[in-house]
Amino acid sequence: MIKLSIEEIDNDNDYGSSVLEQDPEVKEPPLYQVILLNDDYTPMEFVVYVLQTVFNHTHEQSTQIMMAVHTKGMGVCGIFSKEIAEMMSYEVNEMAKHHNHPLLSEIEPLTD
Ligand code: TYC
Repeated sequence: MIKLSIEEIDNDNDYGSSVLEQDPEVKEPPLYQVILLNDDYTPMEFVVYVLQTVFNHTHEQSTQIMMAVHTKGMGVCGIFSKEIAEMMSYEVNEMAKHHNHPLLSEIEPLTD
């Protein structure tokens, strides 16, 4: 059996290295907005239902977002990582298709 001194064991790793191989600034992953688009046909109650179901917004929040989209043409229903935003938007669009409503959402990178 080969015995190693503490120094020999310590020299076996990089923990004490003073050379940084990576930029020390840790970058946060980019965020994406899920945007809901207005249309002339989707019933308001269905939009409210989707906002409650997919985004977990309250009935009151959902009504506010729906009315903002209805009057302004589009609106933000949530901000997430790219993967989650894609899933949320897909879910909205699938629910709309399933119920034969033209309701559409899309994602857009959040720039600050
Ligand atoms: N404009 C629709 C109506 O008058 C309601 C609506 C709101 C549709 C928001 C889509 O994302 C939307 N029935």
